[in-house]
Amino acid sequence: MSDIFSLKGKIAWITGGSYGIGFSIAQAYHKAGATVVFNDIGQEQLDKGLEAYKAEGIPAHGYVCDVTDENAVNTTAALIEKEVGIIDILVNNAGIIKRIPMTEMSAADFRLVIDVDLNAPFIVAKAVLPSMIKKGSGKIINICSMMSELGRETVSAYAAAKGGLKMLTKNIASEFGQHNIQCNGLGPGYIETPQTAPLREKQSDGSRHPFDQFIIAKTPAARWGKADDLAGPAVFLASNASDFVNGHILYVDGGILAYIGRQP
Ligand code: NAP
Ligand code: GCO
Repeated sequence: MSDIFSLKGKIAWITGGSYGIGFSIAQAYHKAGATVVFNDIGQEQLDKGLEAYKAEGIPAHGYVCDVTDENAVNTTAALIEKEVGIIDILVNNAGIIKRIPMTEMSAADFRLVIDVDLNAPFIVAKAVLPSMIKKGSGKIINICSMMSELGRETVSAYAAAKGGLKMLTKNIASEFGQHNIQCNGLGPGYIETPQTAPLREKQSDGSRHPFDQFIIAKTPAARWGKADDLAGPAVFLASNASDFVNGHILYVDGGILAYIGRQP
């Protein structure tokens, strides 16, 4: 039974995998037998990531690459293929958020979020697809969000990008399913990582941030998620266990999307 979840002999590229959700997914892939490849935007960030993998005893291959730069992505994808092998599993994890009320947000900031969170997954997927097609198999996992389904104040660009990423996922599944390539989304709920740290900061009187309380009331599990909560679902979507699952978004949210929220 465990064999269908095995990633033995597979090569997995997790974009922006130096820490946070990407790092946890990479750890899970390593435990399942995969070779881990990751990238980060600069040498300093990459070195920190390499240290973190080393500390966990994971022989990860790291590359400096800004996922929004098509030339850099194409060069990196070719280099990974030459130095490590054909990428079997791509996790489009790198992402940013800007929490700015829409009427105060510049078009430049809006474009930047769309560029990292939507255009980059297109660019990276496009770079790995030809070899997956030649090989006759491949897995692409796009890290979506609650904001692939829901809106809220201040996250217009992020919601637009993650909603778009959901549809890019369905389109990649539609266009390349015939080549035995599965493209699915993983939609984390509210997870404790540096990206969400400002939403959990303690108030000056030591009380919880109002947003922190709000999320706990909105989550049937009554807690924030940990990056490790994504490990099992991420392995499932990368393994043969999901070979007939395509164009699906697997929400790992402690039940947020099913729940109206606790009555105050
Ligand atoms: P995080 O802690 O901020 O980590 C994001 C990673 O992406 C960092 O390693 C960052 O690198 C990298 N990155 C950003 N821009 C990049 C670029 N242009 N090129 C290469 N790498 C880049 O975020 P996280 O919370 O782990 O989130 C990971 C993914 O999950 C994101 O797509 C996010 O939107 C999504 N997500 C997060 C949550 C949550 O609650 N945390 C929920 C749903 C979805 P450096 O900072 O080192 O430059
Ligand atoms: C926010 C959060 C979210 C989460 C996540 C939810 O400001 O609302 O940052 O967008 O990061 O994507 O799934």
